[in-house]
Amino acid sequence: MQRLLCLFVLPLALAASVASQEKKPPEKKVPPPRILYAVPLVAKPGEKQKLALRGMNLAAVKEVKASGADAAQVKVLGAKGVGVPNNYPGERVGDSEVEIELVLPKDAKPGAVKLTAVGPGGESNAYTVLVRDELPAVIEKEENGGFDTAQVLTRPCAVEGTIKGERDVDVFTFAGKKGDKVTVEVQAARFGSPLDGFLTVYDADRKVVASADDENGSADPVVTVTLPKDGAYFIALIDAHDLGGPNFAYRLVVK
Ligand SMILES: [Ca+2]
Ligand SMILES: [Ca+2]
Repeated sequence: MQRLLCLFVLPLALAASVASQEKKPPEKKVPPPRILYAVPLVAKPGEKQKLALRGMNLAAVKEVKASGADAAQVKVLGAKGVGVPNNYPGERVGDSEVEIELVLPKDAKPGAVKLTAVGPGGESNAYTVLVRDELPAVIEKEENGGFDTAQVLTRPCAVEGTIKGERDVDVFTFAGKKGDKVTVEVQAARFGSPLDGFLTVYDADRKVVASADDENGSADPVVTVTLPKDGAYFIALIDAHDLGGPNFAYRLVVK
């Protein structure tokens, strides 16, 4: 009898031990999504627009919430994984995106509108949308890669452009008067754009008047200059690391 019991109990014990091992698969924690930037980077108040929110762990997002503008509406159109170009860190350009339709009220305030993506791992950061302000908006036109092909601007304005590829240079020109105080500011990295802008202002003789790389703890440059004489001036914007691509977007404020 004793022997029979042993024969009976041993397989049971073995089976129980196997079951307890199978019960506990290694825990797989889904990380929360992260929004890095929007494509296009600049959103328009008072309009219905499509935006792709690019970042990490966004492929399973089904909901995006807006805050900071009462009448803002968001509809999720789809989400997917996207390829990361060679030599580009995924955490800077993003490996996935969620496409949304965003309706912003006319009185949406720049700096106030934030978007949060909700995924299986939880909520993302609250991403601050770069919203157009009252400055006239100008769309960048290629080819503007040199002094001779510089895009003509009228101050004040805000250019919406892209450093479209490696070593792309975007050049703009404006007419200035001696004593004018001019401020040129790049809005890009603070809104998640992978662009690390570098600005140079030249006079009509193509001599450097001022330049800037990073400002106030951000990669976005700001140049403030009192014009030394009447004449044409040039603004050149590049990526500080000579990188570029369709997502290296910026808003260039000239006032
Ligand atoms: Ca460009
Ligand atoms: Ca910079």
